Amino acid sequence: MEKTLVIIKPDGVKRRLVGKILGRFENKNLTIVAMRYGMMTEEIAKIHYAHLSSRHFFKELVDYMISGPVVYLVLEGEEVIDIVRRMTGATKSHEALPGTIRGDYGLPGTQNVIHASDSKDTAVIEIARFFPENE
Ligand code: IDP
Ligand code: MG
Repeated sequence: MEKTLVIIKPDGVKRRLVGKILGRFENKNLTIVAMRYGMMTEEIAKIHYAHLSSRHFFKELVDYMISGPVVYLVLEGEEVIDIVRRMTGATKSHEALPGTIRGDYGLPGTQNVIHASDSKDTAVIEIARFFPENE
């Protein structure tokens, strides 16, 4: 069965949105197969967002991701990668549709509440990055 990696980012944890976000995934009948709470290290944040290292907002993004604890989730289900990206909404929260997580909770700018893997290949890499013990 397909799996995807979700991160509830520091703003989502600080704003007490963890329960609401987990509830959305459970309402959609997705299965939580792994979950972990912790701080992302700067080293891992830089690796996770390496594809954006040349962008002007890279330092702001890394500082934000390590600014507080996050929740890492692996969700499982048929077409889960696509479903979760649709539930997440557009990268820029002001463009994300109402009903999506970013559309309903995201603030303008970097603080868009959650990360979700964007393809099968990325999901495999990201699950191994944050849940190496399950490999
Ligand atoms: P995604 O999270 O929707 O996959 P990416 O392009 O992979 O979007 O960007 C990763 C993260 O970088 C975003 O979720 C957001 O937090 C941040 N980000 C992306 N574009 C911008 C921007 O133009 N300004 C500030 N932060 C951004
Ligand atoms: Mg991305």
